[in-house]
Amino acid sequence: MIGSDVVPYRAPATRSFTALWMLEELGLAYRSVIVPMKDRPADYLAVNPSGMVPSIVDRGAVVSECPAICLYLADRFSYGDLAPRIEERERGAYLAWMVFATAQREPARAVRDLAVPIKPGNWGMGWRDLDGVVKVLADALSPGPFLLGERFTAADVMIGSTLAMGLHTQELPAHPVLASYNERLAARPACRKASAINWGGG
Ligand SMILES: N[C@@H](CCC(=O)N[C@@H](CS)C(=O)NCC(=O)O)C(=O)O
Repeated sequence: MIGSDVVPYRAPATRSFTALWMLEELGLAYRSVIVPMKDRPADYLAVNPSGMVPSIVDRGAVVSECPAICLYLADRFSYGDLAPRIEERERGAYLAWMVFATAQREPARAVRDLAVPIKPGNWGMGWRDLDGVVKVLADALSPGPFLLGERFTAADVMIGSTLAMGLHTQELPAHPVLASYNERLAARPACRKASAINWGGG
């Protein structure tokens, strides 16, 4: 474990999993602050005005939104490894996958759950329907094993963490490629540890 000043603000059984998994992949020591989800305290709203978790604070800098947290931590603590360098060709795909979960998958799922009719051709919305999103992901992971091929990156933490939640709650349609990617990721010690903390109260 490497000492760090990073403080994750989190709540059990939430998207805090993403931030915790990222911290575990980096091998950082941290002490998290639990945020009550019922009545968000004013001191947390000062950290993240949306009141949502997770957020992290590092040397006084606040970072919220899961993709930003993954990007920040990977650049700061694993640049060139979990984060491809700016001069690497893979950086572009890495950035695109990093935002894919919240830019495409989450809106697609929300629209489906709300049964919002999707106009033919889908013009005007910034995302595909859920089947389209699943296809894009499954194609990107064939042959895999990771989004960037042989290289595991922080984008796998971002996509993998939301995938794990989506498959667990069955919000996402079962797909063999996504299921085996999920199993591969779930076998990682960092993922297991974060999972135990987030869902098991560890
Ligand atoms: N876009 C945010 C979503 C964060 C989010 O939705 N967090 C949920 C917990 S999983 C939350 O804090 N919900 C409380 C609320 O809606 O007030 C991210 O990616 O970090």
